[in-house]
Amino acid sequence: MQHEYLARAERIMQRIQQLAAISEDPDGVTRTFGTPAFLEGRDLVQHWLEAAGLVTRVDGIGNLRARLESHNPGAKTFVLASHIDTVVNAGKFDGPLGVLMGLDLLEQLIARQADLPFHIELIAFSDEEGVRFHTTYLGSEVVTGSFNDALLARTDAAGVTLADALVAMGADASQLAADAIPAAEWLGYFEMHIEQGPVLWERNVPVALVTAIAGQQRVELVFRGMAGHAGTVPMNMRQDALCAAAEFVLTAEQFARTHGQGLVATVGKLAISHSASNVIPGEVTCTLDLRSPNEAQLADAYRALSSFAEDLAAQRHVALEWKQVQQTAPVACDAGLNSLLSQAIAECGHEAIELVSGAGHDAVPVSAVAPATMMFISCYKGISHNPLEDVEVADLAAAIAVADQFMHLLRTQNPTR
Ligand code: HGY
Ligand code: MN
Ligand code: MN
Repeated sequence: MQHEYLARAERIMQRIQQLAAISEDPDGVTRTFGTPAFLEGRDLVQHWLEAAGLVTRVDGIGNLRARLESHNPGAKTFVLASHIDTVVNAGKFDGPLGVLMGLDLLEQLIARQADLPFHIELIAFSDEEGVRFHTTYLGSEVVTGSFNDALLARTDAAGVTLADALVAMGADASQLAADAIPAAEWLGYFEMHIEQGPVLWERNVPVALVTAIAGQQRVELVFRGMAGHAGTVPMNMRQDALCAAAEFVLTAEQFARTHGQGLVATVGKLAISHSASNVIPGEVTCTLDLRSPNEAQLADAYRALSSFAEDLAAQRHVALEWKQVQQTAPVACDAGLNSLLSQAIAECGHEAIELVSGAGHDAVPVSAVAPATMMFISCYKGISHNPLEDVEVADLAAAIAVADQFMHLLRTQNPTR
């Protein structure tokens, strides 16, 4: 491995560690949208961008943005991006790695005073995970002009609206429309991200190109039965909200297990209201995260599970509130960018593995307005959304070499400006 790429990888790893030390949770890495830890982490990344000589700005949804301008003012813009928000008790790499690799590419272009036939914008998206407001891609939807202003009224667990959260973080929501990059100005989009799956680790290959990104349906469910005394209500007279939810959880799992390749179902959150060990649960809320690369399969699964939930609630004399909070169709990555990326991977001596992403990414809303593609980087046993998330320095160095070559091909293949 060339010394240069290892040195660049080591520098990115140091920054990953520095950023990971900033968390709203002393025992793990958590920087969710708009929290003081999120803002402190974004400030650190902004410091790195400015130290590289880039002019930065924070937009109306809290994205951190920096541009490297072409000599041609009328040139289109190529975006390098990923997200800097995290899930709860996250790994260090999911999101920040793509931002810091993008910064590394810009540092090299600045150092070489490279002639840029197109503008480059590096973006650290403020909310890809959707942890706080349970709807993902807030940052990239603003940049692509697809943000729905109705989301400003969405409230978090504490009842704070997105609009108020933006005011609290000093973001100017009145600028959201102006913060979009007009569709005609996009040249393309490239996101570098850990695979969050085991294929590259198992095959000992550092990178892969992404051909498609699975669609998602996210739902919030509330089961309302009747709270009661655990010692006095006979079993056949209960309206136990937790048992209803539990039956739904296991049925969703079984449905995904048995309904074909690619479909996954997860209940990641479940809460009992006013819980006590001697009280029959009267109200339970939970989430459903349903995904598939196949749009029809996703729609069929959504319909089947929603009607199952209605039926089981009726049988148990429990009321059900079923609220869809997120729906994104599967997207295909751009064939033209993928052929360049495949060429770069081959020219760096690696097998060109093609993967479909089960995880969602900001490339999803971007693909509606611009050619978008992604490169996956191998991560330890494919583990992600977990503190064990890790990346080998040698794999990162190899990925940087491929990214360098991809940008070289992009600059020299004269894609339309
Ligand atoms: O949930 C996801 O797919 C991603 O981590 N936002
Ligand atoms: Mn994630
Ligand atoms: Mn991610």
